Amino acid sequence: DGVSRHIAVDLGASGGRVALGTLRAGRLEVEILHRFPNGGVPVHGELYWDILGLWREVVHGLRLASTHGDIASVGVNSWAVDYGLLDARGELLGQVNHYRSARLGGVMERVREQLSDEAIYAATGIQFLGFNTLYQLAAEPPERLAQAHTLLMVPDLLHFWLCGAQACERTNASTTQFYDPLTGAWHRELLARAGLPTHFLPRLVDPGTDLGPLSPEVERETGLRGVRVVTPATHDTASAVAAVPARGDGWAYVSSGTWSLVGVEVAQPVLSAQARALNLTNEAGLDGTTRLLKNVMGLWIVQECRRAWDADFAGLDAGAAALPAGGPLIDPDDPQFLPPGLDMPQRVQAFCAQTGQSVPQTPPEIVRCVLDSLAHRIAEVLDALETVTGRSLRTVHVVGGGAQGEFLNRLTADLSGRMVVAGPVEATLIGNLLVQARACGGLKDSSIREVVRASSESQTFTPAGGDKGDSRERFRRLTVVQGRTES
Ligand code: LRH
Repeated sequence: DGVSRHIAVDLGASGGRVALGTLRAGRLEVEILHRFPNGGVPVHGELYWDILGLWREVVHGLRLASTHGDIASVGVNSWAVDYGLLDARGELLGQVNHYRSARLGGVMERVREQLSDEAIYAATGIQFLGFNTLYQLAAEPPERLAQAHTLLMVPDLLHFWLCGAQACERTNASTTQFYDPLTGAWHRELLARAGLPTHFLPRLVDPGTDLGPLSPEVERETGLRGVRVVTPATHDTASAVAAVPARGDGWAYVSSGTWSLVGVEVAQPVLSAQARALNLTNEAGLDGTTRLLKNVMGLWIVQECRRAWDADFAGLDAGAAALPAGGPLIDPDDPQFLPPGLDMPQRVQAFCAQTGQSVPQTPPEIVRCVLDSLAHRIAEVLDALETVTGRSLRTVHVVGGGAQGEFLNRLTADLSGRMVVAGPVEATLIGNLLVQARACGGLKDSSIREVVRASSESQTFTPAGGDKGDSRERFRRLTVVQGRTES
């Protein structure tokens, strides 16, 4: 009947979803069947993911999908860098650690000293972030690594539990910082130079790979029959970027959620000294593209503040928007904002106090300060991307849950002096679903982005006139004073 149905599982740091996608006549309809919360579980000084709880929610979502007619495939995407280790029987060895864990303190510095920034960046093109898988492995007890038979990234682990196949999908593998973007293989030599074993690295597969049918056990638990497990671009950011409704190349994107991933799509990795100095990342995108981007702290700081205030604060954004411009700013990428903690509002206040600014007091004032700062940082990164690529980036596509934040969109347009096109909010699910649909032969005459344009709506924010140079300069000086080493 020309209709194909697929299930996407999108695991984000603050919540997960199971969605049904129906592709009909070149348009995709997305129905979210199940939503569930996610977050770090602090235990005895360590931070973990509740991977079994996530699995239970995924299975529940699949069961809900089983009443929706014939479904061709299912695929999982998640946040990057985290992994599970399996023994030879395929059993999980220990817990899945959370990338915001304090155990990683100082590890990156040690490995960088040992291998040199030049060597690591030339080999991988990946931004130096203390939680990259490379440093997580370096923080593992050697005996745990010796015992490990297979390393699977989080979405790969769920694919294994769904169908029994062990493989790492490329887009997410590229975030480990031991993947070679030039050859498309694991960079075993880099790991060896860091004194780390490589025997547990499984085969790499592309987005759109059929890993096999659901296991009989999962079929029994969910009621699904005849469904294939097909890898999407398993890195959530890769799925989101695949679903940016853009044409041509004069555009940048912000994949907006817990993180703001600010970048462009390029044909080849950019491994230059300039890219390294700007600490830009080159992550593997769909169809051999490269996502040249930078991690900006994103809505995380506001999420943690909301958790601390323990209230819904429906009107918080409106309250923040009603405040006058020109208030205090923080450097959102200061590492002190990375770890979770109910003291996040106090961290924001302390930053303002230590830099001689007025100290925001009320929740709306604090949110305003964070959003202003985020928009400044996004504008700064967009300028850097323009310099590195030599492209004129006139349009910024904001996709993902954060695209619903109208005030941040307006600030981003005003401060960057660029047109902001917001939407789709469900870019990650859409990108995940359309890669599966294409792999199953359901996308014959149109490209993924054509289907996205035909299926979704967006909202445009035109930059207000007026010179923002003073405030941009104030932000720049602030980040220099705070002594961040990267731009
Ligand atoms: C966003 C994201 C981002 C990574 C981070 C760990 O969800 O995948 O691209 O850097 O999580």
